[in-house]
Amino acid sequence: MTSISEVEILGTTLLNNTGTATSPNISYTYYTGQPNYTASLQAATTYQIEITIGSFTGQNIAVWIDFNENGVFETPSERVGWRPGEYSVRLGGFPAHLALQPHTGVKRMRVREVWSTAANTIDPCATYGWGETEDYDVTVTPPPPCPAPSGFLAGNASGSTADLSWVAGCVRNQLERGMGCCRVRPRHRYPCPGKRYSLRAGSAR
Ligand SMILES: [Ca+2]
Ligand SMILES: [Ca+2]
Repeated sequence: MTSISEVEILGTTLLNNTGTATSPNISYTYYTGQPNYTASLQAATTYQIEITIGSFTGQNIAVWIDFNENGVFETPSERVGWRPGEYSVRLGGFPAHLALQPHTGVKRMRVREVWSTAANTIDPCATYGWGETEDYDVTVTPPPPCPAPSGFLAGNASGSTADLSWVAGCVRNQLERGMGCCRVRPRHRYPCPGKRYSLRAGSAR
């Protein structure tokens, strides 16, 4: 049958095995009130969401978290992952990366399995003919501490250029990308790690 038989977020307490029987796999269930129905998720961290489905082919899944707590699962900004159907009971999962600085607190998470609908087009609220929806609460906690980059090295210095490198201190260092990283100014304290920069002497403005 088409159903969500198990939801798990690896490394957390959330592990809910409902099996494939018709009951309790009704079309919609809000699972709450037990430790294995919830998870604590740290910001700026990647989690693996594992979902098992019934044996029927053509089942597709998508997962959302209402990060901004407005009662709406925005797509794609709040869709943490999706996966197309396969000819296997074990559908597998996908990594879900939490933003660096999301609002912390308790958020609603929605897991949907829909038959014969492309996974990346599944609507979080629309009514479908076959499938199952399970809701959970997850708690988003602050990101880990962010130590400053270290191991700063300068080499290949010439009259007007030098190569700089350093070791990233945390995920924030790794997320700082783009032109902002390339401007050496006091307010840019998190340059891109692992990249080579050439500083060229110029006239002051
Ligand atoms: Ca279920
Ligand atoms: Ca929302």
